[in-house]
Amino acid sequence: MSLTTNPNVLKWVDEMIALCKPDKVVWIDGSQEQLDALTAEVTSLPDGDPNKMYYLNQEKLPGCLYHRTAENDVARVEDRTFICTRNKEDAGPTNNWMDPQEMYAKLTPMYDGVMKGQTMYIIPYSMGPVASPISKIGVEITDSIYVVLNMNIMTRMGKAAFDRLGDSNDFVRCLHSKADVDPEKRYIVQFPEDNTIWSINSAYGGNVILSKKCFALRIASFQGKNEGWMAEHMLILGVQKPDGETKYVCAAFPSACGKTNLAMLIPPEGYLKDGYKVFTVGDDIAWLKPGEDGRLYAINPENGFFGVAPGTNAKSNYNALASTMKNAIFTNVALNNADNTVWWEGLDKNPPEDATEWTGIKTNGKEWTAEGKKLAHPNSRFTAPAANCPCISPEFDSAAGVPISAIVFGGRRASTTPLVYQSFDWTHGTYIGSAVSSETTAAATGAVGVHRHDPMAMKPFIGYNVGDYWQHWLDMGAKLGDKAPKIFNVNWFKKDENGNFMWPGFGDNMRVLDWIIKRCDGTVEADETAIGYLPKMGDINVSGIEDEVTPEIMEKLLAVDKNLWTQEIAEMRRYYDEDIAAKGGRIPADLYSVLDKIEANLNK
Ligand code: GTP
Ligand code: SPV
Ligand code: MN
Repeated sequence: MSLTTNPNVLKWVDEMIALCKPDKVVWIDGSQEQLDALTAEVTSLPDGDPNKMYYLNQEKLPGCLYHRTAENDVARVEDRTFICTRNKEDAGPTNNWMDPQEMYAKLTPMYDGVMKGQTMYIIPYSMGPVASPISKIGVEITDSIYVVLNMNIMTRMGKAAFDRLGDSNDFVRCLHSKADVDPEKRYIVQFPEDNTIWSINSAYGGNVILSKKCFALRIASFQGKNEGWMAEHMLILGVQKPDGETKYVCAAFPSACGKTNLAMLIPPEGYLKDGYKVFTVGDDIAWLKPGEDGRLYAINPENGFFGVAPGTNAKSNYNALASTMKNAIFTNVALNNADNTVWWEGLDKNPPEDATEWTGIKTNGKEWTAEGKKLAHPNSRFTAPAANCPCISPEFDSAAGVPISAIVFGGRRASTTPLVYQSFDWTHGTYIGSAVSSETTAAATGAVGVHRHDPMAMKPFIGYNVGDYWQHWLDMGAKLGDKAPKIFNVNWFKKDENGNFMWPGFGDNMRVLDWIIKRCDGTVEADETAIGYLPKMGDINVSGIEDEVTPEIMEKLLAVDKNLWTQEIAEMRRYYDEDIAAKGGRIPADLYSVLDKIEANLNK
């Protein structure tokens, strides 16, 4: 029985049924009964079935499940991800492109009959609080119970989404089939002009939880450009100050560069004593829209966290770990067979002696240590309900969203980029966003540790021409005027001559947030340098870590090396000219002006 009478939904569903030819169709209403039945079904599949999920220790990890994906299917596949717009130029130089009709023609035979002998699940969901004017509705069709259970954590899933939609045609049509999980036939395709996403031959998170990167970033960024708002790869956090005021900050870092960690940080002792508190609104995606008062408001369109497991521990990210203790799904981590719990590198220093590697191979706690082998995949993940997070913001479900005071960019940069600096203005801030670059991580397939440009941490997620996207940033700034958030850049990853991180990071990043908030409040001065405003020596609070961050180290952390910056600017000019403009990226003239200005500053 269908859950809606919306003719647009029903027509599309009928078409997809005719195409995929499932034996059975199940509408997901979001009820606990239905979820329990699906969990029972997926956990009772025979061992060796690639779709199987396992119950973990239900005393220690109540409601928690475990799943492993195929070895060739453990991360996003950027080379197989497409933006299909009618005009190639509208996809721009950062995207793979194919003509929509050609792509539909190519994929249709692959979906034809793909669900024979299987069940099709139809999942209505809301991105953002159901009552929020910023929220949007999606419907995902899938043949995977793993996807249904993940969507239940990651979105507001169920009938309420259809109630909100009414008879409107404004919903994103998401079609997923795991098919044969054949990497040669894997496609992650966005059709922004049709509000449509087609994903096939994968069963890994970012490729199949279509609400996430496919909708909430690729499709939503396109919608935002047309409708006057922004979809960004940003965490959202609130810092409550001792005077009771909460300031909200958004931060964009590339995949696996510290968003979840910053979003949930626990301030150092001294700050806690003074009465500071940090609240999480989101850890990965922000939708930003000007409010009636002219300020920029953010909602987190998601309802859970799809976080990197390795490196997560009670010290590095207590709140993330706590969020995974019930009703969570673990993917591609290792199993501790002694008590049927989970383990990953960086959880603690005691890998289990009786373990199952993420690949499913049992080990005796010795062999796996050979040559960089890891028990858990470096991109293994937890899917955890936001409601579990001890520091979840009281504004998490707010329909209006939270007003943003600061936007922060960052990436993994071993040199050049200082610990923190502030842009001269919004246009310069947009330039700084366009200049984000980072070392690649295990979040996407391909080489790890390679330096690449990742503008606004959105390189894999901008659903249209990157030049138009930068223009949209400039337009939003013009609209917000003096109410626009201040823009900053941070770098937790600067290294010394011996290759060690100079900044302790994690909870100590509060010290940098503190400076950022004081800049927004206008209560701290800064040094005007060639590249932007930098903290004056002594203004980053190091009380409690003076031994680790000596004045010499702080000088290095805040250094603006003229030679390195001259190289940086030359590389940016090359990047704009060769990688973007020459390949059809419509770069706004204002951004070239910033480049000229910084170059002139450096030559002064
Ligand atoms: P996605 O979910 O892929 O978008 O990643 P993310 O940006 O949320 O990254 P996450 O917070 O999961 O961090 C990924 C890795 O970065 C962790 O395993 C940490 O080891 C490392 N990391 C995070 N914050 C810091 C920091 O302040 N300093 C250092 N040195 N490493 C950090
Ligand atoms: C990222 O890669 O930025 C993630 C994980 O947050 S995924 O959902 O796979 O995109
Ligand atoms: Mn992400």
